[in-house]
Amino acid sequence: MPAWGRRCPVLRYAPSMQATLQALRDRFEAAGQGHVLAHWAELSGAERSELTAALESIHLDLVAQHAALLGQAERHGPAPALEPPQLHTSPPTGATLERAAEAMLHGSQALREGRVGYLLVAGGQGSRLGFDGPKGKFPVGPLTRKSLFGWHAARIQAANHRYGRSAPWFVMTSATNDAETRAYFEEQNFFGLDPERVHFFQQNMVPALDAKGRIVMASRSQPFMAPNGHGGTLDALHSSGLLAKAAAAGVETFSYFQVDNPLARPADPLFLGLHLLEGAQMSSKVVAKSGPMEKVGVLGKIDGVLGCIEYSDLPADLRDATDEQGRLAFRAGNIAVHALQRSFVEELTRDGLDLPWHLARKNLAAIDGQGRPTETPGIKFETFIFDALGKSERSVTLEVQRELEFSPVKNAEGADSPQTCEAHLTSLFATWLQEAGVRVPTDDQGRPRVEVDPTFAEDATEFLARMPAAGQPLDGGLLFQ
Ligand code: UD2
Repeated sequence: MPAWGRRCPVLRYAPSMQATLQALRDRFEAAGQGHVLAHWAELSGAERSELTAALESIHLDLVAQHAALLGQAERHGPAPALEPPQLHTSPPTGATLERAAEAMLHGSQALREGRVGYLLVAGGQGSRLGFDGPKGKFPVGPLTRKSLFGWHAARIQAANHRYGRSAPWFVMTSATNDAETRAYFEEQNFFGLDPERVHFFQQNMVPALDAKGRIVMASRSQPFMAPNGHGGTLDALHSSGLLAKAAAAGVETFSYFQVDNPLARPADPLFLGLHLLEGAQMSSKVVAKSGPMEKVGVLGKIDGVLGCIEYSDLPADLRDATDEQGRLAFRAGNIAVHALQRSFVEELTRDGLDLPWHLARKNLAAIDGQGRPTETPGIKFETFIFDALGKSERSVTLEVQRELEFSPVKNAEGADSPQTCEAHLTSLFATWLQEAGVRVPTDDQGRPRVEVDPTFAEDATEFLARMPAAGQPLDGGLLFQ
């Protein structure tokens, strides 16, 4: 009797399971990854099913490709030539006003005609935030504690109302948060949106490897699987069938944004219009770096190809270089807001997505050869959406104002934390109230206590147009919704 049959006698009478196991064993052994089945004999029936399913989802060719990168990762080539991108700015001024007005018309028309679909990436967990669950459930409403998902949904609802369309919303999750995300949307009645227009899809997971290129085992029955990075959005759109669905629904442009930034404006007619007028395949919004030392990737040309230059790859002389107006030359801080043509995504994914893999070295919770829990140095593999910029023939890079469009919630404390986000939101809303001549309530430390729901107004102009509307008192502050 084979060793694996002893603790799970039913398998002796299940030749198909035996055949599956043998096929898996052959495949993984041939790839030098036979250790993944080392503990099979000790597993319960449920664990065997779990391991079988996990192993069947692994593409060993991709694992071999990743293992081959491990040796190359240490090599250093000549430093690439770096150049800043050409920037459009918002708000437009002087010579750009006319072009901007034309773009606004184009963008609004695309939104009105239902040619834009919203694409949210929400595959990450709130672990850096110390939040247990999908990051999108994190509360950011200064008075209402409305969640990030609720906030984005309110913007989409406002845009649907403004443009007379129920535009499709594609929400990317990952295996770690998919069920909880869907349950949350159900529980919240899809925040008043049409559930038929909200489409969830899961990004793929790839196994983490050890330094020798062997798959790390998280437990005796689970390989260590990690999300394949936000570049995986494109792949997953294709493989889920949603790319075809988007085409059938008349979507020509995806408006891409990240779950962690409540100030992201997915229905921005200026940005979408500039992208369309330019005939661009993929475009980006950026904000000026707050200073040379801010640790953010900047968009720029790398050996003539548009992409994102990691903070650590920007030499000090370029990092500090200024243009003729005294602004940082390499200031185009990436805020991960993009417009992508559907046809471009189709082209990129037709024969399998070909974006470079980035390696993240981390200590991973794993098991040792004896199956005991341990920490092991491992490597995770991710592709990044901004690497697709290099494949677009034309691209617009629009510099927007940070205080209006970027305040992500990433860390539990310090920069990009719930505290900084709340302070940014309330001080932005306070300026709108002041412009409208409304007194701003403050707390005992003088901080504004105000919240303006995106369904009420998305900017100062819209806020003014809604006056004189009275805010509702809430928790010592004023809520406009
Ligand atoms: C990202 C960018 C950085 C800047 C910043 C803006 C990278 C490597 N860096 O930094 O240049 O634009 O964002 O906020 O991208 N996500 C998935 N699946 C994944 C990985 C990420 O859905 O496999 C989502 C995640 O839920 C989050 C977003 O992508 O909403 C950003 O991911 P991150 O927090 O890993 O990236 P970050 O903040 O280090």
